[in-house]
Amino acid sequence: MDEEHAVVEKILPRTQILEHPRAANINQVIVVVSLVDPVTDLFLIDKFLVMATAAGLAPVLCVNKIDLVSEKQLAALNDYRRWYQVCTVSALTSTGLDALRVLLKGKSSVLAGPSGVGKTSLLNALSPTFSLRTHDVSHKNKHGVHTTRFVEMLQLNEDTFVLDTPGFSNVALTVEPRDLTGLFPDIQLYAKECRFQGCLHDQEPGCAVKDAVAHGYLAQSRFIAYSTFLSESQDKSRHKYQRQYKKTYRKGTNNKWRS
Ligand SMILES: Nc1nc2c(ncn2[C@@H]2O[C@H](COP(=O)(O)OP(=O)(O)O)[C@@H](O)[C@H]2O)c(=O)[nH]1
Ligand SMILES: [Mg+2]
Ligand SMILES: [Zn+2]
Repeated sequence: MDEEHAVVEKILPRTQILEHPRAANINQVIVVVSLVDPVTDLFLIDKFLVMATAAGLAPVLCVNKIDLVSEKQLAALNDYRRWYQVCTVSALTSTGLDALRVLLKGKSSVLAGPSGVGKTSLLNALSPTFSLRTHDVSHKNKHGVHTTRFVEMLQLNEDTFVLDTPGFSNVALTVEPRDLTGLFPDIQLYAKECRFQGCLHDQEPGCAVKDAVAHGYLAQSRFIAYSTFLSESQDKSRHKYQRQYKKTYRKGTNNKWRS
């Protein structure tokens, strides 16, 4: 990678992830979603929020295309307001853009979210004068490796940067099972009441998280997202130990276990 090419290879906390010198330290992820055209399902919303949290970045849930939905449809996301910053915008009508600007101010934010939800449109709506766009990496990168993810960066003012990405929904979440609870602020709250410390809210008795779901205090979709990540994470751990075991066995270093 040379100095001209800024590539997000991995989102890491408090680390300069871009080679462009002025885009140091991404400190916020704006999870852009839409409720229609396309519908972003709740699982994907949770996945983006959890991935940002896992990377040590505070996520903001930004619902775009509100010109296409009713108040009632928007209310479906009300639960999220208790645990995350939520902003509702329309890149088309500019509704909510001032509130979004406040959230962006003084930070380096990366726009994440499924394709088609309007991330690039939002970037353009935030900056009506195209000349403010400081770096168009996609253009420079055209001859490069096609699988390389590219980033477009908009500098809104001296200390405010917004980066557009093609989204990273298919990035695998690599978290140990025991660390998952901490990535869901709502689950974490109820987990304090679980009978066992370190409860994974799986098969353990006296699980307060499961109780909260049963009583409707905790959204079922959040628990489903948690459980999905948990089994993925448990599968990964199992494979890791199986690989370690096989390696050890092949090397014959575990002879002491044979009689
Ligand atoms: N009605 C409506 N359409 C929008 C809005 N924002 C973006 N779009 C449309 O959604 C489509 C995808 O937008 P784009 O910015 O390319 O999405 P991206 O893939 O997330 O970057 C385009 O046809 C946009 O014109 C919005 O706020 N309202
Ligand atoms: Mg785009
Ligand atoms: Zn529990």
